[in-house]
Amino acid sequence: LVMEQQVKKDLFDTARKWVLEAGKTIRDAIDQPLTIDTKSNANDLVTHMDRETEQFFAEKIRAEYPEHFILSEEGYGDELKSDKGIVWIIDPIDGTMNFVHQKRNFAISIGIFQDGIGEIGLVYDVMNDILYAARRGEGAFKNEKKLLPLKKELRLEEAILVLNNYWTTPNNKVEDSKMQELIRKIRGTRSYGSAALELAYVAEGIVDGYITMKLAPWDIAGGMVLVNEVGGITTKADGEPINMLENNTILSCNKEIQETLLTDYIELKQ
Ligand code: 2AM
Ligand code: CA
Ligand code: CA
Ligand code: CA
Repeated sequence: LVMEQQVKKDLFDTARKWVLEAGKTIRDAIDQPLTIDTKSNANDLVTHMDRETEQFFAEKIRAEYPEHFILSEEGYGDELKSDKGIVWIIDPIDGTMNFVHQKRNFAISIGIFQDGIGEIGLVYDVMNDILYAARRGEGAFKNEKKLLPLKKELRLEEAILVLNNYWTTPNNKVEDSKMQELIRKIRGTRSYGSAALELAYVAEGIVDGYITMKLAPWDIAGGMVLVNEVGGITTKADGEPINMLENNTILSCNKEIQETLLTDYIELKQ
């Protein structure tokens, strides 16, 4: 099934309106005390704002689009066994650690997928009031400005890559010596602490790729649609397609360097 243009436009406009509204609520409360809990470990944080923001979207979606599904981080979504139908993949605050420590560098991320295909992507840099937005086949935008197709003939020597230090030190997912070799090869590295923003920056062309070894669907759903719309590519770190119902390793980059990264630098363990 293909989503009709006008249906997609209406859905996009509604999602965009809700994202901006949720963002304003967060901005208005940014200096209020936070209730901070931990999840899987002491550094895995969640606040009442993560939960309330997700609830805000879940209530809106269930009232307006009762036939749609929700896949989201904080537990107010649905238990999905399949990617069929229209699925809102939501991260209410991506970069919670930044939200707590820095009060900036976090985003609301929403990807709207139909039968596993990303149709709409929204990544909202809340504190800077910058909305990255895309509809499949219609380009990606940073606020009003249309993003350009990614550079052709990019060389690895001129690339800036987003790499989290965790994956460049000994770990059980990826060969760190190869990652260190990669770091010496490229022009520079960056790490922003919000996967959604990091994918938006790939789409904007201000970084040339993003390599990471464990992200949930809600971290990547919005950003993937953005990257697709400027001619970039997002796969697992072995080049295989991403499964939107589970965690994935991620390589998102300019196509010009994808092959080299996959064959020469990313060596997965096990
Ligand atoms: P979060 O802030 O929504 O939890 C930080 O490098 C990035 O990784 C953020 O996008 C963060 O999302 C995400 N992240 C943090 N812990 C994670 C985990 N255990 N599994 C997958 N993604 C995680
Ligand atoms: Ca989290
Ligand atoms: Ca996240
Ligand atoms: Ca989150």
